[in-house]
Amino acid sequence: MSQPSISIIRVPFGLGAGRPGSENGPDSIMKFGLAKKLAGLGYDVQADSSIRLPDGIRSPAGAKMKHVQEVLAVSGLLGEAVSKAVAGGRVPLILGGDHSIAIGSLAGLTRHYGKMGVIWVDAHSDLNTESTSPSGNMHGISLAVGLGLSHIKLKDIVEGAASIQAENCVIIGARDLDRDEKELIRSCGLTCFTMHEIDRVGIEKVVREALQIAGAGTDGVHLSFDVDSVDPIEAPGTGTPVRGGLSYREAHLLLELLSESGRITSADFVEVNPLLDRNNQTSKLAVELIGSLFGSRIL
Ligand code: 4U7
Ligand code: MN
Ligand code: MN
Ligand code: MN
Repeated sequence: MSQPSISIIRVPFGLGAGRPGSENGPDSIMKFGLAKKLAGLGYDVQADSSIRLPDGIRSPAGAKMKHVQEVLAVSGLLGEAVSKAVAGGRVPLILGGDHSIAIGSLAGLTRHYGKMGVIWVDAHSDLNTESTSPSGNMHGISLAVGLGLSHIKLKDIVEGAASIQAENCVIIGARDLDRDEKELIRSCGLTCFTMHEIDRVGIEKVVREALQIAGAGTDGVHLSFDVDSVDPIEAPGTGTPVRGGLSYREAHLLLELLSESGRITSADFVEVNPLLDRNNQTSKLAVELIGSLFGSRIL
């Protein structure tokens, strides 16, 4: 069978994060050769799509959650672009930007996938809501929005979209959870593999179990990969680094196993912040990691 074609969708948007810079992530990842890498793996790559915040959209100052209107505007445009890629038989590969853009990805995808699994690889769980967020930053609520736990609903972003189900949702790599997020994880039925669990049983077993949970009875599996899941020694260019993350090898193996499974139908790579990077290490790593998801292998 021929390789599927990939639609790279750039989302140069960083207002969902607490510090600037992630808006430069997509161009930086592209600059270090992503399209060439994927073409070299045999894919037909479409890379001309970029989602820009329309002029004139500005949230009122002083609200608890910051830049809600901007996030909603970008989510709507991204959702339509993602939906178009899926309708055209292409695999959407969404480059952030901060992690609030996953709201748009999920909105566009759930229009097509009636029962979609989600694998959320992140140091954080992004399960705050408007009421629990300690920071007011929208990148900390994106998974909660996907699950239908926020006032913001996917169906109001893209027509025909729907919430994802907690029982098909898995977090991998968590090590910085807020109190209310921990409570929610215990009560809502999603699976969270923390770094502690990865230490105990190994990344391979964790990924196999994650694929069972996200893949059982689902018609698609979305990977949302926050680069802060990787240890800051390897990925310093990110806005909310947390020590004790995935090693270089664990991150690659995780993506290789997802690739081998053949189950991943779309992916986000987010939170690369070139302004905070050292020698473009994190952008270059992102290119490599995306390569592993699409079949490239390190020895
Ligand atoms: B990211 C945080 F309070 N939980 O809500 C919050 F610790 O997309 C961090 O995973 C969120 O990088 C991090 O602001 C969001 C905080
Ligand atoms: Mn995140
Ligand atoms: Mn994170
Ligand atoms: Mn972050």
